[in-house]
Amino acid sequence: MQEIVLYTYDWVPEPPRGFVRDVRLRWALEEAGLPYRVAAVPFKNRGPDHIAHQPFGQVPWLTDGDLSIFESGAMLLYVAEKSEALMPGDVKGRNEVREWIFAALASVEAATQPWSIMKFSGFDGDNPAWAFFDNFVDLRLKRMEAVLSEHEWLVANRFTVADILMADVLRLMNRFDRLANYLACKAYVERLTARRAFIKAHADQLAHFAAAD
Ligand SMILES: N[C@@H](CCC(=O)N[C@@H](CS)C(=O)NCC(=O)O)C(=O)O
Repeated sequence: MQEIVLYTYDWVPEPPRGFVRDVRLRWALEEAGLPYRVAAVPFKNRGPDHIAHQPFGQVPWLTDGDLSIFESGAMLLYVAEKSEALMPGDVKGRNEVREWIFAALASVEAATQPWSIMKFSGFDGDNPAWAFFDNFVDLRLKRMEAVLSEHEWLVANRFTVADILMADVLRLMNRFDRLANYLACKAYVERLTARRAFIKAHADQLAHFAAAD
């Protein structure tokens, strides 16, 4: 079997460690039990070879033989297609996984990402832009709270790759105690991040960046 190679930065500053998006792929690959290795590209000097694989100069991306894939949602779906541990076999379940992958990115992370950028940048004070994005996060968390109060998993009463992505998106909110009023979301994140595969993926990412200090 050819080897999947997951690319991430060689080093990042302390604040994003544990949250760099390669952790989503590490987690999925661990759940699937697929062989992979992690390769590092420079954080500080992103050359043309990097841009050729990831047009925004970001990480992660992965290769599988001649195939190169960027965007964490696309990569997660690719990996999930290789494993019943991540993707149901029936058409309905598979389409629901795709719905929730897009929802996690385009509906939930679309709100949490600007919020977290403002938070990390110290723009979370008394200003209209912060109030707008803080309210935007509440709109999305309220809907996720309704879903997760009713369902243990997003799809088909079972763990799927959609849970990896949604939990990883919500996890960043939990880091800032932003799930304090959303107890089903908080319990979901805690349940998912207690999985052996997440614990390994997270620890491996921390060790990878620490090794470059
Ligand atoms: N939509 C992309 C986002 C990738 C992304 O934001 N990557 C971050 C690390 S988690 C990054 O490379 N940040 C550095 C930068 O944007 O220059 C995905 O989901 O793969």
